[in-house]
Amino acid sequence: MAGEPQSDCLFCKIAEGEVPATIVRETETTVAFRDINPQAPTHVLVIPRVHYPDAASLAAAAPTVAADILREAGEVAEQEKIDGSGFRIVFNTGAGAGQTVFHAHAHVLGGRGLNWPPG
Ligand code: DGP
Repeated sequence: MAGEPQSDCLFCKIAEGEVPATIVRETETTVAFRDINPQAPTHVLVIPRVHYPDAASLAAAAPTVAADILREAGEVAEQEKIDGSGFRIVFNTGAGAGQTVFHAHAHVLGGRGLNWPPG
């Protein structure tokens, strides 16, 4: 059921410590860890501990947790010292937009110049 841990979900397993990851921050509702395939000097994923397949469904069902993700993205940027130079928060939503892991997550990217449009 949505909101509950899924046995076949990689990010649920990272949140529960069953799959290792380089964790940079944790709260009661979120976990932030380094992306395995970084696209910038800082590339951190912020996930909710609860399972929803994407950011839109998370925000609809658990808006306070969605807000926690955004707040934590800002905290990661400050901790990684990329807040001054600018950073990007990305929620790929749907396979057509490049989403490959169907557990809601924010990418926090920074530490280099970031172009727009992103492609
Ligand atoms: P997306 O394409 O938006 O669904 O992003 C998924 C990201 O997850 C992608 O940038 C790579 C990252 N990723 C996939 N598998 C792992 C893993 O096992 N560990 C970590 N740390 N990141 C992973």
